Amino acid sequence: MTPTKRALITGITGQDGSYLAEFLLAQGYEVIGMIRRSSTVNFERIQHIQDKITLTTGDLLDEVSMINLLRESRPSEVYNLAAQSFVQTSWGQPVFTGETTALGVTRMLDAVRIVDPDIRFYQASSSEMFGKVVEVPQRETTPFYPRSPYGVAKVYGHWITVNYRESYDMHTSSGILFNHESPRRGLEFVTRKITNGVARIKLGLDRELRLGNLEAQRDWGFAGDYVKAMWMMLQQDRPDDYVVATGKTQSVRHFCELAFGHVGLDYSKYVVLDERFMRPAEVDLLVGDPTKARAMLGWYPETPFEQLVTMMVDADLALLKKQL
Ligand code: NAP
Ligand code: F7E
Repeated sequence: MTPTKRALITGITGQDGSYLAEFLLAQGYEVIGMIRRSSTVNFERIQHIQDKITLTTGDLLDEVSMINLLRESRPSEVYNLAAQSFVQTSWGQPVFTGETTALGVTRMLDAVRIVDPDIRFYQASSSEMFGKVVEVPQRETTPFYPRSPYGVAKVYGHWITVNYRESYDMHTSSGILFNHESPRRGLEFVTRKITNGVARIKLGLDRELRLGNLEAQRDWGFAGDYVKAMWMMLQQDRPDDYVVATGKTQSVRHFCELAFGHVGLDYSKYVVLDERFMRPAEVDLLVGDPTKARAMLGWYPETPFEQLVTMMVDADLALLKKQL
């Protein structure tokens, strides 16, 4: 009988962490989730699998906690998904974002190096590293030009992952993931803000939805599809970096059109432009080229954009109706 594989996920309470935990459980893994101490419990996304996983405390800001956690849990794979992940917040808290999203990666990598350098490591890199894009579509070889403290921090996290691979011959891979969404997306991100807003307006709870730049274009996929690519990277003989994207781009305006349209409403009657949601420096256009992921990993996105939008609107309607 093959021994059970054990994986540690940082950021397990987040959108991706919850989908990855489900996926790894389905593959027969023993899943350990690192959670940080907080005064209230925030297990909404993992409640349904809580009895199947082990949760243990640690923090990206505290290397000792991660060394101890690795010593105790002895995983063969580490998925580093934890981060301060909201771009807008990174202007208000640039140093904290750097501590968590940039230096936090070094702390985790170093903990792995100290405890067991044979552990395979996945880093959650981001299309925000491409920022003011110098090439369309963006590939693994496209130069980075980040446009926010978050993007800058992710570039650091990306390169330190490459550096530990080259310095210590460790199996460290980065997934350069383009935006991926789901009904579990945080309410502050634009897709969920829109689908939640649509549901609230449809149910008579709100009369308008205040948004920032409607012309920004993103390559949006479904989070449930993207976590599979993370796992696939760690199953390769050699570590590497991969763009994970759909290869198609859509504007925020088009997302609004589809989401409102799904419940029979015209977005232009409800969406109000609000300066507060404009960014000091915007990423205007992102569209990834996932050719390498398809060729090397056999990964491809399974959920079409329209299905993603309607899935999110329907989920928000159902959630709100339950609460009414
Ligand atoms: P998310 O929902 O914001 O989840 C972030 C997770 O990180 C949460 O579990 C959070 O814990 C945890 N965390 C934050 N600071 C921490 C700290 N100091 N110590 C330990 N844990 C900490 O993010 P996501 O959308 O799932 O994204 C997962 C990762 O992929 C992030 O690194 C993100 O930057 C990156 N990424 C995301 C996308 C995307 O489109 N979703 C695209 C590219 C890259 P709490 O629950 O306690 O706050
Ligand atoms: O913004 C515009 C905004 O906050 C998308 C994170 O997961 O993906 C995410 O970062 C676009 C931007 O995501 C509002 O200006 C308009 O152009 O949903 P978002 P993001 O900044 O792309 C990347 C890949 C990550 O790595 C990040 O962790 O939408 N926009 N009006 C708005 N955005 C927000 N949040 N709110 C608005 O009202």
